[in-house]
Amino acid sequence: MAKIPENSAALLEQYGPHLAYSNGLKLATGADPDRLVDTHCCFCGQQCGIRLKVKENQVIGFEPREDFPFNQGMLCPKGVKRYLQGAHPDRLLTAIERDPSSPTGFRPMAYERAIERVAAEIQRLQADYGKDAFGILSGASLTTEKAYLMGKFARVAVQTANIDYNGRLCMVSAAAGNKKAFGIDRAANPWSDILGAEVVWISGANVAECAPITTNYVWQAREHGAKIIVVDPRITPIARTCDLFLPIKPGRDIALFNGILHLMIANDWLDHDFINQHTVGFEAVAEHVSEWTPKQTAQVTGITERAIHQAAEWWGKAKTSFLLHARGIEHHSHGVQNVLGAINMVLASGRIGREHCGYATITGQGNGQGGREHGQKCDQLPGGRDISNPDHRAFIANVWGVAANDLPQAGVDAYEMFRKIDRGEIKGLLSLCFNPKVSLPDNHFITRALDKLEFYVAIDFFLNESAHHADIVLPGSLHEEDEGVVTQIEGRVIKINQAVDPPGDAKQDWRIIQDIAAKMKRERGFTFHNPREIFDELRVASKGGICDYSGITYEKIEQQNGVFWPCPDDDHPGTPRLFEEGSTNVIAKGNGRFYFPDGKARFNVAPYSPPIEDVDAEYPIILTTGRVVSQFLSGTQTRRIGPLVDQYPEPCVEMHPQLAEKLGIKDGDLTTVESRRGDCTLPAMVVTTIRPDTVFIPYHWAGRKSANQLTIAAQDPISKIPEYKVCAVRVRRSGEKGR
Ligand SMILES: Nc1nc2c(c(=O)[nH]1)N[C@H]1C(S)=C(S)[C@@H](COP(=O)(O)OP(=O)(O)OC[C@H]3O[C@@H](n4cnc5c(=O)[nH]c(N)nc54)[C@H](O)[C@@H]3O)O[C@H]1N2
Ligand SMILES: Nc1nc2c(c(=O)[nH]1)N[C@H]1C(S)=C(S)[C@@H](COP(=O)(O)OP(=O)(O)OC[C@H]3O[C@@H](n4cnc5c(=O)[nH]c(N)nc54)[C@H](O)[C@@H]3O)O[C@H]1N2
Ligand code: SF4
Ligand SMILES: [Mo]
Repeated sequence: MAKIPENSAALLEQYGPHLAYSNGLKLATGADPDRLVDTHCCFCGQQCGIRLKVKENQVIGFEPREDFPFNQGMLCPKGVKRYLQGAHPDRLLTAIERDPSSPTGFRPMAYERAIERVAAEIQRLQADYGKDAFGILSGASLTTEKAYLMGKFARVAVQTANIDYNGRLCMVSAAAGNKKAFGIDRAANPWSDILGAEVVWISGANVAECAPITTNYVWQAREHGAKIIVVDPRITPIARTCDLFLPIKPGRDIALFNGILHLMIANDWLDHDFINQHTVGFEAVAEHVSEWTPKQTAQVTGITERAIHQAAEWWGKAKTSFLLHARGIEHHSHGVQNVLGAINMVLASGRIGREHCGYATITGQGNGQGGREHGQKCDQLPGGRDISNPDHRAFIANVWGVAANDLPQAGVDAYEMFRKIDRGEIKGLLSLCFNPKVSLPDNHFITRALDKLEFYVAIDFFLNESAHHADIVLPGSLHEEDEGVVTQIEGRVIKINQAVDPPGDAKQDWRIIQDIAAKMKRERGFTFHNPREIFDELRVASKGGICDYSGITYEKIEQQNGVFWPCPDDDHPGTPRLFEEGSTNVIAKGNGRFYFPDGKARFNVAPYSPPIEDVDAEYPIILTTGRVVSQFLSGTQTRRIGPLVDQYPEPCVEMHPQLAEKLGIKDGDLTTVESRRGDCTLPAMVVTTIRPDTVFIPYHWAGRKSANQLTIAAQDPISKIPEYKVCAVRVRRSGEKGR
């Protein structure tokens, strides 16, 4: 991470040969752009500001955009190379339909005809099997306008209960934990609060690779004297620069949080005034953690007692602090409990709702935050409303001009939809911005389910691996081909600006959705002319809800360089820091700082339970999965960008030298990793930075290189997040390979 060192011309010069295989760009190299468009990166939830160079309806490069306060011109490798996907030859330029006789398996079809067929198939399947037999999967890389439209489309046009989104694989444990403890689900602080924290605690977040710009905040805090504590089974790049590293055994974080709270109580490192005035439930939690002695904690977590004492002392005695976590503690069958354990530690310290006293989960997808607020979750309506609450249903039904009784009830989560497909209860599927065949656990099951569908339509700009199973694929829009808002990591609503028009027959996703609604003769409520009109309706629909956007306008976003929600009226500047002394909110109504009627935060007893599939004699090694810096999610985009492919061309199995030696494996040897669900053969990467009882595989690749052939479809009972971070495997050498 550094100030951008290169411009597009230099990049092309440097990487020119690779573009031949990875994207046959015909860029006007070194040419002067016609226009510069200020927008944001299309990838992760930090949503760095970026200035795109545009010439003749093509993005040809970028310049640093220094005015956006979050990244101030900095970008990571993905942001630097993102523009290279625009002119890729794989870009879908027409609708296509299945044609087994074609070498590609598909043939082009007229867009109008494709829409007609999609509408007809939805209606046929629903007439034959019932409304809920058609399922919809949506995504959190979409703008908030699109996410809102998808929720409305499912409930009002298709009238199915079964809509869910890929944030189910990502943000839901944090969301559920935050709602339980604070009554609201958003980062409690802007990242500027990290800078003055005395202790920065990072659990299960590979900050430098997955939230690279956040590294800058952590390092600045360190320069101001902060102690950095990192909890991870791997010594990630951020861990290499921390003051205390806790090498936790995967799946044991709640034990650690309980153990730290135990020591805080034993040493009276507590903020009694805060606990008494602003929280409920402390006594029950205190009683629960009494059994979590340092000895017991060390036994379960694999961390030394000494390190546990040190961490507790630094955390306990700090005057200011910031706790960050990500999927490392959330991707578990007890992900919500882990999050609650982290929050208990924060509440007991009283260090929240003040300058440099903060807590947040690090969001994932570009719109990981906004995508989980306005109704594309199976149990949610816009404004963060609850689909089973009669008042909430009545409010939204009124905005949408339908009868509340006609709104479906809650549907099932994304994984459960595949079980329903397998059982024949869901017969048709529409997916937008989701690649379940690569990203869902135990994905041989997902592949079989996709093939059982009577009809599947995917909307994407590339033919992703799931879309290979589709009957029709509709050509959607790239990030730079549309406008709308997203909410980044800090809770700041920002504006994506359109740089170019979709090429060929490709269409902005919201237009495609509206075209389907119109063909189904359900166009009422789906006649928006532009994203601004959708946003204006969303503002009304969010009013009075917890996620209140009603005071946010495109203009205010522009003027303020983003607006933090809640922003409940036109004169409101937005709310960068939640839970401040004297603040009021829509639920507490002047009664306190947190989003419950009594205004108090909740301690929650968070019991430890082991992972669903623990190691045993047959499968003695823990597999954990995650990411590398140069690839993004299921890889559909980044596996098409040559320079990023070069950086990490294929997945490897990270393992410790002790384990490698025991198994007779050398660095680069082909190694077979086998779980109860599948196997996968990849080169070994022997590194001293991982626990000897654990192997790690990044999951961005498909087919026989996919880590999700191995993972288990166990889910958290509350959030329904899959347990991507722990399953049991056995490992053996399967041959030599010069890596
Ligand atoms: N380069 C890149 N950046 C990305 C993404 C990407 O695909 N590529 N995706 C974006 C998205 S959608 C997301 S969700 C975020 C994810 O961001 P992160 O959550 O930071 O990334 P992961 O690699 O999934 O997991 C983080 C860490 O958890 C550790 N871990 C595994 N098991 C455990 C455990 O039981 N306890 C603890 N404490 N740690 C554990 C892993 O070793 C890993 O270092 O990144 C976003 N940014
Ligand atoms: N083993 C393992 N598996 C994991 C994880 C893990 O850590 N380990 N992490 C999980 C997490 S945190 C996540 S977020 C999921 C992600 O899983 P997915 O959401 O399935 O992955 P994506 O690659 O984002 O797939 C989205 C698809 O949407 C397309 N797309 C992107 N933007 C747009 C758009 O604006 N419009 C349209 N029409 N299409 C678009 C892309 O081309 C891509 O094909 O993976 C999960 N899977
Ligand atoms: S940190 Fe995230 S938003 Fe920023 S440039 Fe990298 S991928 Fe894009
Ligand atoms: Mo994610």
